[in-house]
Amino acid sequence: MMGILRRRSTVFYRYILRAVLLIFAFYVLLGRVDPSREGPFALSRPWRRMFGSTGHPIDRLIKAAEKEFASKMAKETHTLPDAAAAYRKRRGRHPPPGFDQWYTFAMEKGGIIVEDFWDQIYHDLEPFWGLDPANIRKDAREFEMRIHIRDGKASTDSDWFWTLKWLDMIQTIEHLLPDLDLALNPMDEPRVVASWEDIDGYMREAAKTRTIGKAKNVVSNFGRLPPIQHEPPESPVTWERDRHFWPIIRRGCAPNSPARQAAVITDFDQIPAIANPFSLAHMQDGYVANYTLSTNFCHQPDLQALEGIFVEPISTAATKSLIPLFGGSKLAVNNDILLPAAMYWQGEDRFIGAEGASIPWNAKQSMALWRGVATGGRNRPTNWRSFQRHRFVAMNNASLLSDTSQPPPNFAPPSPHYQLPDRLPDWLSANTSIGFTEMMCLYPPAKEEEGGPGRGGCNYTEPFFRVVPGVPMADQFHYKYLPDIDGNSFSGRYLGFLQSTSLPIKATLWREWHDSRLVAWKHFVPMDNRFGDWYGILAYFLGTNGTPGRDDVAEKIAMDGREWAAKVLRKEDMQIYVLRLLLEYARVVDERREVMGWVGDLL
Ligand SMILES: *[C@@H]1O[C@H](CO)[C@@H](O)[C@H](O)[C@H]1NC(C)=O
Ligand SMILES: *[C@@H]1O[C@H](CO)[C@@H](O)[C@H](O)[C@H]1NC(C)=O
Ligand SMILES: *[C@@H]1O[C@H](CO)[C@@H](O)[C@H](O)[C@H]1NC(C)=O
Ligand SMILES: CC(=O)N[C@H]1CO[C@H](CO)[C@@H](O)[C@@H]1O
Repeated sequence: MMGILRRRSTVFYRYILRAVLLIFAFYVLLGRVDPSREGPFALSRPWRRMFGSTGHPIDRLIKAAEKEFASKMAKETHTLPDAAAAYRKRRGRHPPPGFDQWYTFAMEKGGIIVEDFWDQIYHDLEPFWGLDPANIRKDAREFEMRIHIRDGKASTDSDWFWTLKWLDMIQTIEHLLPDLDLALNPMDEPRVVASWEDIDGYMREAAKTRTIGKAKNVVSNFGRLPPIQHEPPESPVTWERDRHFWPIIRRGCAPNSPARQAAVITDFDQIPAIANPFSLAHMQDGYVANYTLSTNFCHQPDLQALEGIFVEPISTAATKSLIPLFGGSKLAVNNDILLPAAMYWQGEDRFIGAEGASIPWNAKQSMALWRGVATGGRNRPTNWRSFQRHRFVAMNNASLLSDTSQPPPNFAPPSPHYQLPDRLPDWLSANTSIGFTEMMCLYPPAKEEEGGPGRGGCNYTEPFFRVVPGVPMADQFHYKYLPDIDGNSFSGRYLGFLQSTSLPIKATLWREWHDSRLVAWKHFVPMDNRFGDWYGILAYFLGTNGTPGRDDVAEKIAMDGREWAAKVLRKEDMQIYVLRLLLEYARVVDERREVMGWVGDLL
């Protein structure tokens, strides 16, 4: 009796198991063939329903961002010994000499101390631990544009406006600085591109120096430098000046990376190929899930034909040598050392628009606005299709989108992956205002009276773009949604956007000083550099086809970003950052660097 029962129940369970498997397979398959959902990369809807993970992918990304931000903030320290302990834990060394003064300065300036906020400094400086300090000092001393610090006074021989802004910034902390020579990049474009193999070697050497030695052996003062050399010998560094930047920059990627493996594209006189599979590594269900990774091009070789910087920058002067060059922004693999950009320190209203920054959310237009110049590099008749701003503006032009008789000039047609408005072109015209204010044409545009496009126009892009009236920064904040698209390098208006009550929607390849203190989907909305998610992002916030928009969510991110910018992106925060950076830099160029540190809390 017992045996029969047992056998029966076994059979019964087998049936159940089979049925469950069948239903499971059915759901998965159904999901697969349902093209109206979020596409092949998303978990299908029935699957989600089964496991309770419903909702829009953006809702999940926002939830994850809240968590990430909370775990970052849980690391905040409130005393000098705790800050020093957090330093040793994260960096594997003693803090640099002067760390106590840095901490006092940060406290006086109301800084928030989370060690992760200075990650960029360590990313930038660590490879230099693999070089001979005397060589680093020599490279800095012989560079054409420098700021010097001697006896607590900062000065320069240069009159370049960026250098003067940076000098102004450094002078506010000069009394806390040791002797230094700082080489500064006068160009828009970053310049140091050591090969991945070289950096790997330097990092191995650097790792050998990473120790936390006995406190009693630690030297806590900086060395002195010889007097300023006003006319140094010419730098022996050789500069590569090739117009095409991709073949140069990709050497910073790992040898087995798609960027190093993929064929180099040289013909840009066609509609560029947009290969979404490359974005899978940083996207989830169609939206950017790993923002930092999204700004790295090493796994995204299709970007070589989608970004002006790779196609033809305004200027190129790059070097393979790891020299200590300070600048305001760089690509993921560049080895330049980041300072807060000069225009951020200057706070020029053209970039900040302070007057409009506090306009209440409800007083704004529920629209996306973008105005800008057709920068990105040198656009020509044979390459403009590959420029990011041209791509973005074109895909927001209802007339280009609705003309189905010919392929769009330079972007991938809207993907069914996203829930798009039924009549996308109409919806875009009603909900966006996006256009160029100047085409940066290489050829003198034909005169208006001769039937040409006139001022700011360009005859080879004339069929696709016309220049529209500009909108001053302060007035841009009358709009809720502000996409931010890279120009020749980083976009200088980003800080102003973050500080405002509008919502920045950010696509970029550029790294900046503040990156590790901002959390995507918490303080701003990230966008893929192909812009394939643009319509989906807008549709989520604005609503479409009877689905209400998430205006409340947009407002929250805008306000969280604004509040956070007022705490960690102030000029004071730039000073705190630069002071930490220069103390670290002064140590890494010192002969005694391996025994130098601050150990006041351990003695
Ligand atoms: C983002 O990607 C990088 C590189 O693959 C990885 O190290 C990092 O952990 C990822 N971050 C998150 C939040 O998943
Ligand atoms: C644009 O203008 C330049 C200079 O006048 C001329 O050489 C070129 O052929 C024109 N291109 C087009 C597409 O009209
Ligand atoms: C939109 O595209 C049309 C061509 O379809 C072009 O004539 C027009 O200038 C474009 N508008 C803007 C604002 O660039
Ligand atoms: C939020 C908003 O203004 N949405 C508008 C977007 O465009 C459509 C037209 O296609 C309007 O009906 C919406 O009101």
